[in-house]
Amino acid sequence: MEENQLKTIVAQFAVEGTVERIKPLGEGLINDTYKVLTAEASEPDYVLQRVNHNVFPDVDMVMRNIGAVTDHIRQKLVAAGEDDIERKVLRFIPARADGKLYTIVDGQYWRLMVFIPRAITKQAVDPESSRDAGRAFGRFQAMLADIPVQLGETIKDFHNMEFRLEQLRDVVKRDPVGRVHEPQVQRLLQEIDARAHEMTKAERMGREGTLPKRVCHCDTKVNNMMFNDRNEVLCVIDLDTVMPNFIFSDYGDFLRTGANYVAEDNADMSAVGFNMEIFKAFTEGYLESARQFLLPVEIENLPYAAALFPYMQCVRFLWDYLSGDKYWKCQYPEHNFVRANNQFHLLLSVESHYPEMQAFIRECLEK
Ligand code: GN1
Ligand code: MG
Repeated sequence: MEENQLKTIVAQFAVEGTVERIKPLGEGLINDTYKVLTAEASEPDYVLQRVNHNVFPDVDMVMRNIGAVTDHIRQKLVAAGEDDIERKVLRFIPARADGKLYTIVDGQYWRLMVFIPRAITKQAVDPESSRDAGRAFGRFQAMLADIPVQLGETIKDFHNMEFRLEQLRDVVKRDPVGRVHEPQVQRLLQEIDARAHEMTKAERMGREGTLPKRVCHCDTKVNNMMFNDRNEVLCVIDLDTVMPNFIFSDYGDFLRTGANYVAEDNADMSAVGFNMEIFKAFTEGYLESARQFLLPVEIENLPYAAALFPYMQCVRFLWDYLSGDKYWKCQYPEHNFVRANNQFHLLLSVESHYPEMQAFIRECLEK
């Protein structure tokens, strides 16, 4: 999009300072993101984002959730006497016209937040930063445990495994782009089927009332965290999917990205695998800050969560491949299949480490 057009969008928000330049930022697969540079050193820079309205049908709900979450976290940080709070929680800028945290231009939804200076994002983590990431997500869940508003479900059934399998079965039945009969697809479908019962146990426990939902982040990829130059987590970003869910979401989705030896779309399946050093460090950090509120059933099922997310992502990528690549941006025709296959290989590796994971969690609890 033209820089001048972007400038008129930014002007709709209550910004401080003079906007000098706007340039693309990051590599999100869902939203489009730009950095907004202001002329004055005394004024903050900003991040401008176009929210993908197809993925998030109710942007108003997304932004009300985010407003509630960031306000609540800011209050907690103030109450705890923390320093440097502006770098530890996002601040969204209200629109001049109506004070809402977004504006609509030509049917597109835009929002603006303060750019966090001197922060680092990572595509991969070492054990030390994973331990801190574990603590950070445990803290994030703990801080939001007493948020006084009921958060909306910004994507209905987002991490509902039963629903994701139904979606896949539905596209298999319709086969809109004629990919279902590829032998590689058939093989993957069989593997998915063989695990479907085990992988949907969270939904069953939820229905039986033995597994609670808590406010979760629901997109705890490594690159959704900002670190300072000492390798410590400053804050958690990308809050669109913050909603009530089983805690498995945050635990499992971090490991899905953080503990894979390679990126989720690496096509060399022999390089894919689950890094137990990352698992151990992250689990230790997470339990340190979360064990005060986790139920035994949640802790016991952490290894299940580590398997669930590669499985779910495999199902989701395969669903998109069979649907004709409408959800994730693809660089080449097989891209979504490669992603699905990569996640399946990660799952195999996770499965092979089950006993070791269980033993490690027991050890952590005995400490
Ligand atoms: C999407 O937007 P991004 O890249 O952080 C997706 C996640 C997937 C991820 C896979 C709203 O996350 O659930 O795990 O891609 N977010 C949504 O790369 O679908
Ligand atoms: Mg992201």
